[in-house]
Amino acid sequence: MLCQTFGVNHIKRGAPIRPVPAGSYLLGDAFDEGYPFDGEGPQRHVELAEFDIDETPVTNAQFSVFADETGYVTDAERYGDSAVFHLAVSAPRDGVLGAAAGAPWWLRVRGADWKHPGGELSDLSDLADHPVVHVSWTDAAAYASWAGRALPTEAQWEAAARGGLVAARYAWGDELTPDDRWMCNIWQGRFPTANTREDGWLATSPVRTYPANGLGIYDVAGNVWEWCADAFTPTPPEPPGSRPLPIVHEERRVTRGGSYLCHDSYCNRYRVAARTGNTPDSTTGNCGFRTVSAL
Ligand SMILES: [Ca+2]
Repeated sequence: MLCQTFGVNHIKRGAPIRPVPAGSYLLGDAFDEGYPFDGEGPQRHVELAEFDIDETPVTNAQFSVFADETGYVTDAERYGDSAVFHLAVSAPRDGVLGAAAGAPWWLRVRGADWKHPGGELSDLSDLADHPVVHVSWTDAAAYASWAGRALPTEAQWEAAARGGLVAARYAWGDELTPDDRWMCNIWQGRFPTANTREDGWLATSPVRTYPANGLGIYDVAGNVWEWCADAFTPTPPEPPGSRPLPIVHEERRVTRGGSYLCHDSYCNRYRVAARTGNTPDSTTGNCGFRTVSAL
């Protein structure tokens, strides 16, 4: 009853949800295609109780309701800068404060935050239905708490993303572009300098641009990474379970799904088993989140 009340409350705030049935879900990489240090395998069964999940990543419009109601200030707003992909910067020249070591396509841009995803010269015009970005794990958890919900555990996220398919490579099957159709927003061309935009988008795309998976859930591959509740370890949770792993201070949190920057040559983590992590205070222009019903 409690979850139902929270679910109704959340719908009032404009986030459609989809049920994910209880069951035993086979998770992990069936093709041995993951990066060895990511811990996508071995495959394992996880028992999950029924839950519901946001149909899409949380959008800028939805996050705006939260920020307006609560006055919440995100981590990036407090920092005064955030990480923007170099081709997505919209800032004066002196607004670029530096580049990431080892990943020079990530620029630290003054004034970049969820309301200014490219920097000081950008805003949310035409982006209301794009996923919110430049939100830390802490920000995402705050939104989820406000909505009476939770961040998905990693097991919940993957079970939902698989859309009823068993051991498939992607959320829609085993082919990346069935009938030459793009099913998600990733990178085409030569990373990180030349994006041919065959899927239509350089950076974020509106949610629901590509088909839903078999459970009616959108945008689980590409577009933006999504924070999960769990601490990230380079091996799958052992023993596997539906509860988040205990979190140690400053330990990385799991992110899932890949983003508009993923490309086979660089980061093929748009596969449904793929996983990585980031520190909970990290904010970037390609990471957002969605929520699930609270346990
Ligand atoms: Ca794209």
